Amino acid sequence: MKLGIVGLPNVGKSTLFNSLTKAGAESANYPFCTIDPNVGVVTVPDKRLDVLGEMYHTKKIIPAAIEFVDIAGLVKGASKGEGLGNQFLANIREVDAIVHVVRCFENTNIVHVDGSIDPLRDIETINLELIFSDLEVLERRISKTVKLSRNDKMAAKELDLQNRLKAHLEENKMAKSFVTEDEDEQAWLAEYNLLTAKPVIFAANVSEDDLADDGVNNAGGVQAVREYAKEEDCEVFVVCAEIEEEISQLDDDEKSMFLEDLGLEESGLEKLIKQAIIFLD
Ligand SMILES: Nc1nc2c(ncn2[C@@H]2O[C@H](COP(=O)(O)OP(=O)(O)OP(=O)(O)O)[C@@H](O)[C@H]2O)c(=O)[nH]1
Ligand SMILES: [Mg+2]
Repeated sequence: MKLGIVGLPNVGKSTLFNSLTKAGAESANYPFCTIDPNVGVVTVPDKRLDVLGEMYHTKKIIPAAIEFVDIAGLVKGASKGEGLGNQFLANIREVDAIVHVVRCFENTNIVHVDGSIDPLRDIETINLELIFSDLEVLERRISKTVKLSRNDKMAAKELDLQNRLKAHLEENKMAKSFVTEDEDEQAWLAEYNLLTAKPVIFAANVSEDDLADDGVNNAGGVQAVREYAKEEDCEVFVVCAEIEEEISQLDDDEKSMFLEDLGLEESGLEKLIKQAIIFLD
């Protein structure tokens, strides 16, 4: 299984990536710290595999490894070349799902590129850039299909799908919510590998204080993300990337004690793996 991490700059993507993969990617308090994509692989812990096996009572295929791809942050206008642009999105076109990191922690020392903590605004910003990127992909496809469609019935049918899909994206809607009419259309849509057609897991990056109650008291932040995710059929997992990075450096005994002190049963990595496996089933 392969997961791609997206989000605004400086929201904790690489910090989370490091805690998940122990890959030691560079993370720092300035936007666009990450330029070249980071790739890391995590083997799913055996303990976790056993638990999942019991939960399902099946011979379900559970991935033995998860690959994470951490790319540069996106900003408003990325598709038009703002920031580092969306040049790195090609690196996550092949992923099975997107982990969208949303900043829900207050901290005046950590720069927010849009000046304030507003998770829903940030989600919209990122979604729009993903939509624009998909539109570019689709437009390239369309120009090819137009030529073929003149004397090929199937191509004409595909062109019709592409035009409807384009209109859908142009209304700022994700490809995920596009309704296909038959199996041909489904297969074509899958072939385009659109970013906005992929399942999304939101990682609500909270402060340490919001960990124990899973962000329930973080009304404008985590709870707003939860409501949004519910409507969009996405998952949310609450994490404190900074703490997660500390946890990832501990051995098993220290880890249990540390988690207990924080009032937690499992680390963010364990939560994410569980959610990804159930969600992507
Ligand atoms: N207080 C706090 N700071 C955090 C947390 N997560 C990340 N940070 C800090 O935020 C800064 C940015 O973190 P990165 O992980 O580099 O952010 P990024 O999203 O990868 O940023 P780009 O690569 O620039 O897009 C670093 O100084 C981190 O230490 C958190 O949960 N709490
Ligand atoms: Mg980074």
